[in-house]
Amino acid sequence: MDQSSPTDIFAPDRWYRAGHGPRYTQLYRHIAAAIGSGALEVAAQLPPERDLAELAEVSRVTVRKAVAQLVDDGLLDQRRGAGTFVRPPPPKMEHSLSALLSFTEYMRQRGKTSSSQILRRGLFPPIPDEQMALGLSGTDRVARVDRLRSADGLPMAVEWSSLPHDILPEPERVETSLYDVLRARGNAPVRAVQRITAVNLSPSDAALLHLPDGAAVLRIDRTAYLPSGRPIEFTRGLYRSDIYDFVAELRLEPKP
Ligand code: 16G
Repeated sequence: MDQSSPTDIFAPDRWYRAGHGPRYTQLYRHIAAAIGSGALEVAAQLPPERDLAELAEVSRVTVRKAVAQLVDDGLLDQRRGAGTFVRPPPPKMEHSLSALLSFTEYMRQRGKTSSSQILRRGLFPPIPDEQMALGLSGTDRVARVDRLRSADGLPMAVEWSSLPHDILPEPERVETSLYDVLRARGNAPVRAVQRITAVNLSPSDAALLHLPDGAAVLRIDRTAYLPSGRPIEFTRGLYRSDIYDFVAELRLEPKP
């Protein structure tokens, strides 16, 4: 453990901008970004709290809050008596593109507990994209559930889900798992089509996912269908690309 972190990266001109939120949040995001980019290497030791406060020209309380958040997020490891170190990144999870799994099931398979923070839930008039995806008319209503999804408390994804009103008449019933609610009503999808794109995070989504502004994430649009072929879910999700790894199984088509 001979790597110490470079100290100039904590200088205030490297991370602080007036009017861009509390100091501890900005410091927290700066350190998270430095870990993500490798500027702070795995196993590097952070300067002690007092030194870090001096380098960053902030109070020790500010340093403590930023570091506590990074420890909570699993980016730093605080060892009593030894110091604070950059943790190795979590192993990427393989996500098969061919199994139709819910977020909750996917995390459970990996021994993780999923949770949802509800950002918005309710019934709304559908916008044209929702009408197209779900085959609704302008007079129908659409159930929307917007959630921040976490695994073992670590934010992993933001999901905006839209479903026809008759499929999810009471969106407020969705607590952790949307598919559990659909299953209970006999409306679970059996097939889905996904479109995957790489995008950069807006400041508000970055704040939700505890990532730096502009960080690259995967955007996945899923349209899911009932056995009858009726589309019943359109979900747009932003997924941390450092955690998700999508694997597609390909087969050689038998020659006719
Ligand atoms: C997954 C689905 C999402 C679905 C959610 C339901 C992808 C890319 N998306 O995150 O479309 O709404 O699972 O999970 O896999 P839940 O039952 O845990 O709410």
